[in-house]
Amino acid sequence: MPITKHYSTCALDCPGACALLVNIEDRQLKSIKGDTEHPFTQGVICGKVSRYADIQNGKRISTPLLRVGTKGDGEYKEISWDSAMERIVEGIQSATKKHGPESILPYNSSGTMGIIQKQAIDRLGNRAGFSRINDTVCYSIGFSGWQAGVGKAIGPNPTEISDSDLVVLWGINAATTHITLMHHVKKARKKGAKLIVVDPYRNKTAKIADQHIAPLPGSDGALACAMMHVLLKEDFANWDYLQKMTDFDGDLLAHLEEKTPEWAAPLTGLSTDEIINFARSYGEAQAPFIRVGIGMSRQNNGAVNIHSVSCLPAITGAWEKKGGGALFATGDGFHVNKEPVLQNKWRKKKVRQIDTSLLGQALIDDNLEPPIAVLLVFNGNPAGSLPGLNKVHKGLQREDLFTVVHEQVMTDTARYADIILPATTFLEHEDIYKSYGQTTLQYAGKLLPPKDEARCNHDMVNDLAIRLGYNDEAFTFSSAEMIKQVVAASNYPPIKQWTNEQWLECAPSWEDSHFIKGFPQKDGKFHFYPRWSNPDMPPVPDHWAVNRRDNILIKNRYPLDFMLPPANEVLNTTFSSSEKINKKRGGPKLMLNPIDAKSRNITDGDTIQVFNDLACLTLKAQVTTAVRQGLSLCEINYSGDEFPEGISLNALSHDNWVAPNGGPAFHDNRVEVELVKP
Ligand SMILES: Nc1nc2c(c(=O)[nH]1)N[C@H]1C(S)=C(S)[C@@H](COP(=O)(O)OP(=O)(O)OC[C@H]3O[C@@H](n4cnc5c(=O)[nH]c(N)nc54)[C@H](O)[C@@H]3O)O[C@H]1N2
Ligand SMILES: Nc1nc2c(c(=O)[nH]1)N[C@H]1C(S)=C(S)[C@@H](COP(=O)(O)OP(=O)(O)OC[C@H]3O[C@@H](n4cnc5c(=O)[nH]c(N)nc54)[C@H](O)[C@@H]3O)O[C@H]1N2
Ligand code: SF4
Ligand SMILES: [Mo]
Repeated sequence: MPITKHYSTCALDCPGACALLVNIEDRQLKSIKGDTEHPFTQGVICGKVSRYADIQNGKRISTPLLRVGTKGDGEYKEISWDSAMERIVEGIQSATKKHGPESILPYNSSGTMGIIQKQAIDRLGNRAGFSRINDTVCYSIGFSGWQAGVGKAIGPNPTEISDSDLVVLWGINAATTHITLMHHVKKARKKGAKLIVVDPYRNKTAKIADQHIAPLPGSDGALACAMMHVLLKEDFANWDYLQKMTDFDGDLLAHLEEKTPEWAAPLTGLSTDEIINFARSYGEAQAPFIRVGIGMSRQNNGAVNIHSVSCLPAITGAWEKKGGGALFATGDGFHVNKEPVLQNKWRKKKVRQIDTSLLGQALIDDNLEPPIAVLLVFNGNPAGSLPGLNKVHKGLQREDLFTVVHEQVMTDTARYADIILPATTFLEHEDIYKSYGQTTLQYAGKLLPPKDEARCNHDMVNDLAIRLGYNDEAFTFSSAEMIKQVVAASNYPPIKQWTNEQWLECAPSWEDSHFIKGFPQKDGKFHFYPRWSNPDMPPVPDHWAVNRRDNILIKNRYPLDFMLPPANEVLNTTFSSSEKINKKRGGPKLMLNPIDAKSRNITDGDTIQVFNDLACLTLKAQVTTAVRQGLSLCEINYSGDEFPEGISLNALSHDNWVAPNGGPAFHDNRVEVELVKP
C-alpha cells in the first residue's frame, strides 16, 4: 500500500496548535511531522505527538462498556451502542423527574480543543436546562491578571520573538509545554539575543537559558515591583509613554519608590544584585519580549503576579518596539462565533453553574440542591487533573451518582463510570481549531475510520439529544455542515480559500498587537491600577501575601513548598495511560534539594512519602539541585495506578477558591517528606 500524506492540526490542549503532516498507510497512522510551510509551526512539533501512534493504534476503548464491578475497580462488559444510549436516556430522565434538569452536569474539559467537538455537549445542555460548568481549571487566574492591565488576551505576534534582543520566559516552561515557541526563540538567539528564564526550579527551559532567575514560588509580584523601582530610579522609564498610554501617576510612583530591591530580596529569595541586574538587562534591551506563562498563575496570588509582570513593558514603552512587548495568550485575536455549536439562544438565565476547580466539593456536598445525580464527562479526566482530588474520587464513588464517560482510553475517571462510550481521536473526526499561543485558524479533516464503534463528541451529542426527544434542526447537522456554519457565522472566508485549504492567518494588525493606538480597556490605556472586583486584592502592583508559605502555622507544620507542574512526556493526563511512556518515565519521583534530603536521611532513589493535611502518597526521591532548599516538586501526570494509594498527585493540591474569578492554585502547597523504612 502506498503511503499518503495529509494535512492536519494537533487537537491537544497546547498553545502550539501545530499544523501537522500525517502519513497514512493501509488506513493506519504511520507517522506525524510538523508542517514546514505553516508560519508558526515551521516544521517543529513535540515528541509526544510525533509518537501519537502510541494512542491511535494503542489500547483504545472501542465499544460501549457497562460497569459490572464496584465503582473504581475498572470491571466492565461490552454492550451495544443502542443499549448504552437507552441506559443513559433512562438515567437522565429519571434524575430529571426526581430532581429537575439541573441535577445533570455535563463536564467537558480540554481533551480536544476543536471548536465543533469540544463544547458540543453545551448545545444539549442549553436545550435541556442542565447545570453548566464554569471552566476555571486552566486559564482563569492568569487571564484575570492579564485582563487587569492589558485588557484582552492579545499581544505581539509570537513569531516576532525572533526580532527581540532579550527574551524573558517568565513562568512558562516552553521547552516542555510549547516547543514551537522555542524554535522562534532559537532564531532570536542566533542573532545574539539573550534568553532569561524566571522559574522557581531549573526546568527543561531554564537548563538551556543564558540565565536562570529562580524566585520563590508566588513572589513574581515582588520581583516585578522591585524591577520597576530600579527602572524608574535608573532612568530606564519612558515618561512620554507612561503619560500618554497608561494610567501611571504620582501615587503609583510613590508606591514603587518603596518597593526597593532590599524589600523584595527576602520575599523572592533572590539577592539584591540579581534583582538590580535583571532590571538593568531589561532596561538596556532595545526590544525585550516577555512571554508570560500560565504556570506562574497557579498560585493564590497568581493574578496579582501576572498583572505586576505585565506592567514592565509599560514602564519602558517596550510595547512599541518590533520584537518587544509581552504576550500571555493569543485567543482574543480570533472572532469565532460558536453560536451554531452552542445554541446559547436556548440558555436559561438562571441555570446553576459549577466551578470545575471545585467539582469534588460539589459532588460530595449533601446540601447541594438539587444534588448532582448524573455526571456526563467528555473530553476530560477530572479524577486526575483537578485539585482536591480526594474529594473528586469520593464523589465519583457515590452509589447514587450515575456517571457516563466518553473516552478514547481507560482513565482514572473512566474507572468510576457506570457507562463508558468510545470516542474518536482527532484523526478520526473533522474540526476547526483556533489557538491560544499562535494566530492561525486551522482545519483538520477526518483522515482515518473511527476505531470500531467510536463516535465523535458532535455525533454522540446529536444522537443523545434526539433520543431524549429534541427534534431541533441544530441536532441534525453533520460535523462538516457545522464547520461551514461556524466559519460563515464568524465572517471568515470559506475553508476552500484558506492557505492549502488548511489555515487562515487571523493575527491582529501590527499596530493593534502592539497597542499603538491604545489598549483594549475602556479608556484605551494600560492599567497599572488593576481595579480588581475583589476588594481584598491589592489596588496596585504588589506582593500579595496570601499563599500557604505566608501562613506561619502552615509553614511550621509543613516545611517544604510543593509544586506540581507538567512533565515533558505527557500532555495533562493524556499519554499517561501509555505503557511505553510510563516505562520510559520510570514511575513518580519527587525532587528534593540535597540539603533537605540529607536532613531527612533520604538518598536518591529511596522510597519516600510526601504528605500534608489532604493526603499522603508514596513515591521515589530524586535528589537534585534543580530545586532550591525548601522547595519540593513533582512533574505530573501519572495515573492513580502508579501509586500504592490508588490516587495521583493532585490529591496533595488544595481546592480553595482563588481570587478574583476562581481557578486552581496547583503550585501553592506545603508538605513534609519522610523516608519509608525498608
Ligand atoms: N497539578 C497540576 N494539575 C493540572 C495542571 C497542572 O499544571 N498541574 N494543569 C491543569 C490544566 S492547565 C488543564 S488544561 C487541565 C487539563 O485537564 P483535562 O482536560 O482533564 O485533560 P486531560 O487530563 O488531558 O484529559 C483529557 C481527556 O480527554 C480525552 N479526549 C481527547 N480527545 C477527545 C475527544 O475528542 N473526545 C472525548 N470524548 N475525549 C477526548 C483524552 O483521552 C483525555 O483522557 O489539567 C489541569 N491539572
Ligand atoms: N509536555 C506538556 N506540554 C503541555 C502540557 C503538559 O501537561 N505537558 N499542558 C498544556 C496546557 S493545558 C497548558 S495550560 C500549558 C501550560 O504551559 P506553561 O504556561 O508553560 O505552564 P506550566 O508548565 O504549568 O508552568 C510553567 C512553569 O511555571 C512555573 N511556576 C510555578 N509557579 C510559579 C511562580 O510562582 N512563579 C514563576 N515565575 N513560575 C512559576 C513552574 O515551575 C513551571 O516550570 O502547557 C501545555 N503544554
Ligand atoms: S507541541 Fe503542542 S500543539 Fe504541537 S504537536 Fe505537540 S502537543 Fe500538539
Ligand atoms: Mo491548560
